[in-house]
Amino acid sequence: MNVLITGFEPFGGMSQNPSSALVSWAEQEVFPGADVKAMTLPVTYSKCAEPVVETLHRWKPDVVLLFGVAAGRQAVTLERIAVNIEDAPGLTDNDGEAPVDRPVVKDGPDAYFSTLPLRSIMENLHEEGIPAAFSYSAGTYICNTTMYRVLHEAAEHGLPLQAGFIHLPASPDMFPDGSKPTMAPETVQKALRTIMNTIIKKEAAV
Ligand code: PCA
Repeated sequence: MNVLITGFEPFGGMSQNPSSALVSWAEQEVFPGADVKAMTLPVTYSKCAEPVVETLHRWKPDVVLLFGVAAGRQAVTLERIAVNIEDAPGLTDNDGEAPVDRPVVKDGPDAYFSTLPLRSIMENLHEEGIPAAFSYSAGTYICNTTMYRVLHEAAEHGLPLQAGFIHLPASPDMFPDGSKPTMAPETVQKALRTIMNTIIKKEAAV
C-alpha cells in the first residue's frame, strides 16, 4: 500500500510546526505493510496542494494523510469535512495573501467528507491512551484548502483514494510558558503509527 504523509512549514510567526517534525520522523521510519512517501508543504494558498495533487497522479497513493497544527487544540483532531471557502482576513499565508470569502475551487461542491476510516482511527487512538477527537471544522485557512483540493482531485478523477486531514496540538517547544495545550512529539509519533496500523489492518481484512 502506498501512503503519502504530509506536514506543513511554520507559518503565522511560529518558529516550527509539529507536522513537519512528524514528516521528518516518518521519513526515517519503517511502516510494515506500507510504502511511505513524506513531504512538507508550503503554507500558501497557491501552492499548498500542488505537490500532493502531482503525487496523486504520478505515484498513485492509496492513502493520503495530511497533517497540520492547530495551536490551542489539546487532542489529535480528525477532520471530518473540508469546505469550499478561503477566508482568513487576519492571517496572511507565507506569501502574504489573506483572501476573504473566496472559494477554494470556483463552482466546486460546498464540501467534501474525509474518506479515512475516522471512527476506527479514533477508537484505536483512545485504546492507546492518545487524546483524540473528531473535528467538524478544519478552518478556512491553508489546511482546509489542502484537504478540499485533495478530495476534489480524487472525486474529479475517480481516484480510489482514502484521504483526509488531521490537526495536531502545538508542540511543547512552541509554548514553553504553558499558555496553550501541547502534545509531546513521541505521542504524536505514536498516533501516526496507530493511524497507519488501523488503515493497514483494515486493508488486509478486505
Ligand atoms: N496549520 C494551518 C496551516 C498550516 C498548519 O500547520 C491551518 O490549520 O490551516
